[in-house]
Amino acid sequence: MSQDVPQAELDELEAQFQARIDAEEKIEPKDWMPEAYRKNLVRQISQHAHSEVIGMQPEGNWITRAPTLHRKCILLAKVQDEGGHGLYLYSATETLGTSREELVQALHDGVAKYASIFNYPALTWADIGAIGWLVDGAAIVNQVSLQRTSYGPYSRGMIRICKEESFHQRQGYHIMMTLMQGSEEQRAMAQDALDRFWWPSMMMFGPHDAESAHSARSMKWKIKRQSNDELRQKFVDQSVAQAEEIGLKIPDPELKWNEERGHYDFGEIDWEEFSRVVSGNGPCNRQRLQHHIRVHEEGQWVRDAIAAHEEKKRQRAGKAAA
Ligand code: BYC
Repeated sequence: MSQDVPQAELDELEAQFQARIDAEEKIEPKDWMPEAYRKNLVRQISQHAHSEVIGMQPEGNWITRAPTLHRKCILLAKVQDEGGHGLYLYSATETLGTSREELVQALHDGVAKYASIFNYPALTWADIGAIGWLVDGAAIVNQVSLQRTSYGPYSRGMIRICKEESFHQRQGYHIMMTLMQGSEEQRAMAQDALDRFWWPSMMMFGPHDAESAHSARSMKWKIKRQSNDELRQKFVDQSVAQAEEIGLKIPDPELKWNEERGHYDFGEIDWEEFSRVVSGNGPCNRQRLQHHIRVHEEGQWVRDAIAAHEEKKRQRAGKAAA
């Protein structure tokens, strides 16, 4: 559409759009928006949706081996919640004109990204605790901020998702707390899970602000409300006290309270590892994608049955109207 609009008119539309953003108005699906805004949103929301769905795999792996029936019920519910979050988010991209089928195809083609954290394996039961506590913890820090994002459907989806994520975070922390009250072996298992998941969780916030390709524009359009580094700092500050409370040690020798800043200082992320995992060469990238493709293919008959049912309904409605 934008191609047919004269430049002066386009400039005027963009100025009006930015004024609405600056006035904290939400942008809704049928409102005019710059194509770059739409594209950037589809990119971010699609990555977010894929993360929720791929994120079901490391945890789903432990449903059959949860230590008690109670823990199994909780984990089942949590993994289902993550699938639900993916669906809300795919629906949000549909309001922007991009279908779920297109996004899933891009994931299978290796074009679409998802959060790097889900390419690490869940090796022990303590990892389920660490994922809930740290990964959902990091997700909440990010998503609480996204509740105020400028696009209406994304913002409303985030409000609902955050409610569920805070329960997820608490169940993870509760697993870690229980292990820390157990035997020496169980405490060592909890510390080992923290050691392996700490740095990958820190990577969830993305590159430093100065290196972040999309941040400046996303902040101007209020798609993002806080920067990658701001959110990462928030996560560190809240996690240190939680770790100390149950006797865990964060694996960062440079972690230190900075009185002047009123925040913790911390060490540098291994950015080489980050780019390796993001570019498809992490410990489980291939396994995660292949699993998704296989399960998607196995579900083809369900999609075919639904499409056939919808077609029949349309035909019946057509006959009734004739
Ligand atoms: N992993 O310019 P930047 C969950 C990419 S929680 C992979 O800073 P942006 C769950 C980035 O996409 C997780 N890729 O980007 C929890 C970009 O690549 P492209 C989901 C990453 O978008 C528990 C490039 O690096 N949450 O689902 O401004 C259980 C440059 O980065 C990562 C969300 O997705 C990464 N960690 O900021 C189950 C939250 N970091 O597109 C499930 C929504 C960066 O140019 N997303 N990249 O090829 C966001 O808030 C933002 O997209 C980010 C990155 C803060 C992640």
